[in-house]
Amino acid sequence: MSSFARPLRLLLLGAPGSGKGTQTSKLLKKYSDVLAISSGDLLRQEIARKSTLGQLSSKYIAEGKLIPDEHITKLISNYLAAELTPTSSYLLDGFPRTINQGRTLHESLKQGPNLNLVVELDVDQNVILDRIEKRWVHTGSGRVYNLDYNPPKVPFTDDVTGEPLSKRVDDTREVFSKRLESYNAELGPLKDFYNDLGILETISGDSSDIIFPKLAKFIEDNYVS
Ligand code: G5P
Ligand code: MG
Repeated sequence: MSSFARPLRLLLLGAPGSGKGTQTSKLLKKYSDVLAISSGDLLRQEIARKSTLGQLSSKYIAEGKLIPDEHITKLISNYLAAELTPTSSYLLDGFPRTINQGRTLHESLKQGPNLNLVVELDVDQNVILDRIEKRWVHTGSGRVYNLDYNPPKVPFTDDVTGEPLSKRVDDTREVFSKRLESYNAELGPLKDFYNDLGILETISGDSSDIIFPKLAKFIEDNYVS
């Protein structure tokens, strides 16, 4: 049975390291019937299996550049077409992140389960670099850890599978500053687009533990009976 009175179709916007993946994990613990889609995780899986898209994407990711719109849009659109039903609740992390991607997705879902909430995670960008440098990930699942904030139970080992954790190639100081630059350059038009649709909310806080209760309350008040 669904936890929602009406489907939740949420996009999380936020700078690299702002906690999109962290909020996704917290929401999935509370609402198991939400389909979560992270564009970054899907791309890293493509890279791991050395697909054509993976080979094309790895250079962009390593340099902190965005994958061209047509490639990422095709990847996510195909995924959504296969997975979504007219009543699905879903959570997008990291896509759309340019105005072109936003417009294309909006048009493609116009007659279907279109986004009905966009939440910008507004985190002071000065606190983020430290988080990124201490992040370790489990590539297969996308689970993220942080040596201070949420360390694995056994050092450098995934809690669920027991497999080793790794560092993301783009989690260096130099690449992070490029990712942040591109995020800041793309954000304005994308926010304006969703603001004009009347579905944009901003939640501020310098810790994910401050943001999550606000996000959960908004969802509870607006989507849960
Ligand atoms: P991604 O994978 O989408 P980014 O750069 O958007 O990457 P990222 O780095 O994955 O975002 P996040 O998910 O917002 O960050 O953050 P997170 O992983 O939850 O948290 C970061 C760290 O901080 C973790 O270690 C976490 O444990 C810790 N943490 C969380 N909260 C707190 C806290 O309160 N306190 C502390 N101390 N720590 C905390 O995209 C990667 C690349 O893929 C391509 C691009 O090349 C992109 O650069 N790509 C796309 N290209 C074009 N279009 C798209 N739509 C694309 N999507 C991906
Ligand atoms: Mg992430």
